[in-house]
Amino acid sequence: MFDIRADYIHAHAYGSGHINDTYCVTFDQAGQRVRHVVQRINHNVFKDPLRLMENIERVTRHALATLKAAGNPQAYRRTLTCIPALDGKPFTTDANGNFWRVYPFIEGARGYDELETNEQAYQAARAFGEFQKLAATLGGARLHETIPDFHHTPKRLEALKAAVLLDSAGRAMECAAEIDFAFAHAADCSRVIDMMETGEIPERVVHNDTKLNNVLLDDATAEGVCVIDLDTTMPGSVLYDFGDMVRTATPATREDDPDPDDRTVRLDRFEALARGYLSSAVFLTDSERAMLAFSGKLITLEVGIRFLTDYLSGDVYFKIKRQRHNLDRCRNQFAFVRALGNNMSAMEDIVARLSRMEVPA
Ligand code: ADP
Ligand code: GN1
Ligand code: MG
Repeated sequence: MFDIRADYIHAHAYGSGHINDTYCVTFDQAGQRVRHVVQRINHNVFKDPLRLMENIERVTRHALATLKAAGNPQAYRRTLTCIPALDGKPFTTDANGNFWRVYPFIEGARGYDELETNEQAYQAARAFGEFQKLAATLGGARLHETIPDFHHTPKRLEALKAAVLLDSAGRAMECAAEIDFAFAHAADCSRVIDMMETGEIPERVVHNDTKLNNVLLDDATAEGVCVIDLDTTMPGSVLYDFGDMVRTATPATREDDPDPDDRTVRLDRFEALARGYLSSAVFLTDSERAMLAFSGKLITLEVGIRFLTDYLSGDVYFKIKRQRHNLDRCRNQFAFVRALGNNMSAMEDIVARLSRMEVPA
């Protein structure tokens, strides 16, 4: 039981996340309707929900304290905050061993599976940059790795190899072209992790799952209000975050369109993203900046490899809504990897030009 102090009215499944079970729950609080987000943590994906919630509590408390110290009048709308259970913990467990948590519903804002305007791309990227800036002042012990080697792309390729060899669902024959595509890109997989291992790219606390629907934009102004889905906030590279923004904001099709007619990279949207991100991520080193354009290709490739691995393993990780959903997602991602490859120099030129300019805040 959570310390909600209001009367339950109704609940419905909510959102389009691939991992947790999310519900929007409406309560009556002294005559006013108040909504909360109730989530069951997917403990097949997150093996240690206790440590995960320890991370989230630390990060959200730090965010709240920082926003309040800066005099922000909407501190509780600008960060997730955990509503405690009756025992004071930021989660509760049920008889089946599930972990549940509750956040206030961030009203007057929403996340987009597909962005509508470049302004939204700018604001979303700016908000993720702000989130990284805030995370940089967290202090204390290193956050737990809620999923070890989450963005270790060569290990993701190894996992694909193991899934191909095992072929537990008997699907490898059908995916021969996709499997070849993944292994033909082995060199791309190790570029960023190699730079991290030599220290050329610094480790920082980053979000690690900056799919565009993981930031809520204000309904009226499009401003980035609140970064959500903090389960993977842990040590990593800013390139993972920028890369996932590029993966989700610059294609002209949805992530699961199996045969997109239009495989162009929306360079105008890329520029809006880069502008927004550079306006807040003022701490980037030259080597991080130099890899921003490539990061989109890396993360698109990595997510494509993960969808393919899951398809070969019988769809055990990502939620699916239809047969071959993960294969469709993989094909879409790999098509976009090709498109990003064809547009690499144009994206590099945009980052270089913006970096030379004073990016207005
Ligand atoms: P998943 O890990 O499954 O993606 P998320 O934490 O991203 O789960 O939540 C799923 C969806 O629920 C989000 O995409 C968003 O639309 C919505 N959501 C989550 N938290 C909130 C919140 N505090 N306020 C409003 N909407 C939220
Ligand atoms: C998952 O949780 P959600 O739906 O925001 C996944 C990401 C993938 C994404 C692909 C913890 O994100 O890593 O990039 O799906 N999250 C986890 O759409 O695996
Ligand atoms: Mg999400």
